[in-house]
Amino acid sequence: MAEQEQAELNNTNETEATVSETTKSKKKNSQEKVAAATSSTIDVIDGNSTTAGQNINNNARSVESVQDLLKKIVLAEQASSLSNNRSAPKSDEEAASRQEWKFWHTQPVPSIGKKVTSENNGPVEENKPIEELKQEPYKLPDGFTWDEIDILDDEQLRELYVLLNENYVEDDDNMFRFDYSMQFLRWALCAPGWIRKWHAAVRVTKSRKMVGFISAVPIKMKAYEKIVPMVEINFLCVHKKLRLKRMAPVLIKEITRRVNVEGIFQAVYTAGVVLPGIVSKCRYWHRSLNVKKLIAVRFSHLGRNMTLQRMQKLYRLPEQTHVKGFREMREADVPKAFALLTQYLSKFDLAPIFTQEEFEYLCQNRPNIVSSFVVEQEDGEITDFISYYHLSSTIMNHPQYKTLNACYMYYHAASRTPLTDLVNDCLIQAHNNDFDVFNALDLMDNSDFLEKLKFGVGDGNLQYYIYNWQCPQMNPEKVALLLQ
Ligand code: MYA
Repeated sequence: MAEQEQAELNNTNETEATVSETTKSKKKNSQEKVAAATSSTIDVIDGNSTTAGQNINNNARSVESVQDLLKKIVLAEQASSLSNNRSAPKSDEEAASRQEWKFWHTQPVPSIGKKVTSENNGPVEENKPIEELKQEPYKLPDGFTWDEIDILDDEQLRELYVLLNENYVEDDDNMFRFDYSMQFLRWALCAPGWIRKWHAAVRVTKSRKMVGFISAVPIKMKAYEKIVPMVEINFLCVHKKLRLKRMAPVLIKEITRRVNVEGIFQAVYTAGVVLPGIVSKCRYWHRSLNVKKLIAVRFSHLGRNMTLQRMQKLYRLPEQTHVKGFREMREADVPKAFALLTQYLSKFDLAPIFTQEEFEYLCQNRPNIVSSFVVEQEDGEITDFISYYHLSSTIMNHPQYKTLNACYMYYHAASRTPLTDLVNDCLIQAHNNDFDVFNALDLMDNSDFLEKLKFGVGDGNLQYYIYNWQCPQMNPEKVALLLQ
């Protein structure tokens, strides 16, 4: 950062007082969305080395029960290594219920712990007529101005990239930080129906330095039996030097205003932090692909009785995919894959309702952004669809490795091939394409394959929220929404 800019940021104390609704003495560095997604401690015991494992010969029933036991030991071991070593999920609703929520208590969201019945599934506040809405932007403190970023302009996109690359979500131990590429950001922020004023940035007036951002893109959602036009909110970010000065509430209020004046009154968003109004609490799981690197960068660690060689063997994958007819999705497959996904999504309680255009935009193959595959039967029928997106993290303070190459399970719909087989082929693809780790949430039917395919549970939750909506909380397996 240039010296002068640094001085300007450091000099904001007086003006910050005006943005500050209150000064929070000790707010933890907000735990951030997907802290778990960028950091996990996966500890695996080699079952063969336990004494229990030596007593199981010739007895199928005891093999079964010992395998059960081993599974429990592995899980217990993982859990203990997580709690000893890394922070347990901070998604602690009890602690959250004692928090003051100076900002969130002013917002139309159910308070922490409030039980909502299914008859009350609906808005907290009625929609307001447009003329009753505030027409001018919320005031920023002196020295800061609003800007609508033109994401199609390479230079402005680069500025957003730099803000996020240096200030966006980190894991609890500040070892990894999301590194959304420029082309990924453009893709995510220009989903069908996007509008420029929903890419709201805050700049230092004098230097034009970008120091804050929040975005909305439209999405039609099903929440239980109701279908509601919403936006998804993402990429909320405040420069590290302006943290805990109540800039985030101003960004949130301003994006709400800009969305409301377009006639939309609900929004979906996810966060690693617990906030009022949780709809569902999901958990990230991680499948190691490049064991050596994951251990070197302390993403994973070797468990007791485990050597690097044994762990590499445990996670080894073949080079060739298994499922007959598994191949990259092509443009011609889109209508069939869209139909499969639409059918599949209809069984969930929280799911997007995509048009074919949206599906194609989000799920087609895009180099370095999305990989998608289908299974084509011998008669040419497309029976299964699966995809993942590419999102690296910067590895901070490591002498050798600078980037963690990660990918994330995205939408899928299997009508004939077992989901586990499809995901296994995705793992093979991801490994062949040099990803270090494959991440997946425990939502949709993902629990079917997580343990079978050697995913290890992560150390944080990802909460799902809907703004201005109340509904009963749902289990992860009823959720089918993937935000980037
Ligand atoms: S989640 C990703 C969020 N981004 C990051 O984690 C990046 C790194 N961190 C930062 O940039 C800052 O720490 C942020 C907070 C910006 C997160 N969501 O300004 P403050 C509340 C919502 O003094 P800062 C994503 O992008 C906090 O409880 N609220 O704090 C989805 C407190 O309120 P209260 C959050 O640390 C975002 C207040 O902010 C979050 O400098 C969805 C403190 O503000 C959070 N992740 O800045 C946003 N973290 O007093 C909601 C803290 O009540 C959208 N807070 O305790 C709502 C729908 C809007 C549209 C509606 C349309 C209809």
